[in-house]
Amino acid sequence: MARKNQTLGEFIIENQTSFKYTSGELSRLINSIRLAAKVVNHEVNKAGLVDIIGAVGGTNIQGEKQQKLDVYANEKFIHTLTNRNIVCGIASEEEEDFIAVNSQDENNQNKYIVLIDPLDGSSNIDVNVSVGTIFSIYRRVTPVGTPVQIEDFLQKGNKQVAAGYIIYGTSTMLVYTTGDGVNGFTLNPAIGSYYLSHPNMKFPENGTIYSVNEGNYIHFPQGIKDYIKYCQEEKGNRPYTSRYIGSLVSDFHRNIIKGGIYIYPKSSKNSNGKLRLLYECNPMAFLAEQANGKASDGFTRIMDIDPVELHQRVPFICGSKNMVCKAEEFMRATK
Ligand code: AHM
Ligand code: MG
Repeated sequence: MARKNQTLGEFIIENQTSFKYTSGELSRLINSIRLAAKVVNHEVNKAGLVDIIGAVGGTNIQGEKQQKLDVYANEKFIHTLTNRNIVCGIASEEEEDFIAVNSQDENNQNKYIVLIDPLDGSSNIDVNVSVGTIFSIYRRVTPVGTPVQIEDFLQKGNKQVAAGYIIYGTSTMLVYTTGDGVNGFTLNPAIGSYYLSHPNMKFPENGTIYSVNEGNYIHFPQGIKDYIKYCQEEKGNRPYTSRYIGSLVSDFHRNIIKGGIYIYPKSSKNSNGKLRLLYECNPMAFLAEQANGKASDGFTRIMDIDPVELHQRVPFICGSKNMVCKAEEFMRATK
């Protein structure tokens, strides 16, 4: 039972037995993610100082090369997950191909693979806007003890065993699900511990916020244009409020708390939209559904899409259930 203010460590231990594949492996994996997130958080928090202590591209006081934060975050997560030998494979939005972890070691009996977007929305860092890390965890489908294969990563979202995000915002939070609801933990930076601050998070069924990059309006499909006009119409609780940060984790986080819809549609410029099915859409869809929300590409449930490639993009509509249903209605009407 989730208790407000318990630490993430306590929560993981207490809930381990309620997880159906209990072996401690998943708990260790989530522990590693929270550890890497602390390191990345520390770095993100001093991003504004980079130009003061040494330009990106230069070297720091230890003679180490300074890196862009998305590269840094990628390395930190990959190192933490590989060094601790708790996964058998990793795929990252920052890497062209997947990584087989300790594939030569036949003692590697690990069952889980991780897909990660190490620093989503990183173009916002320069202007001090919240960014996030998104992760998604599956059980491998090929035999344990052999090198992972592409089919271990190309699984439908409905096979996820856990997913979550870290938001590096005014405070840093880790929000995740193992298929039994969504819980949010806030980092106390002075102590370095995460505390359960948002137990059992739920999207309000109806929201009044819509989040979409309206600068691309002219390129949107007719169904999305019509839905945006619907949001702006003066009727009942409309017009809705428009809020778009341009950082998926931040927009999602606001919408789950206040009620809203996030839309990144396909357009005449990008036939499949921009967001990645495996690193961004599936984990957010799992969280949304576990929080009583909904995620769709306009016609199909995101988690039912059969992935064909690692970096596949899909249109993404996600948020409060009734809002997503309404957007789908508009999409169907103009199909
Ligand atoms: P990224 O993975 O390159 O950071 O891109 C993903 C981000 C999302 O966080 C955000 O919602 C979207 O791109 C914003 O895109 P745009 O600037 O086209 O509106
Ligand atoms: Mg991204």
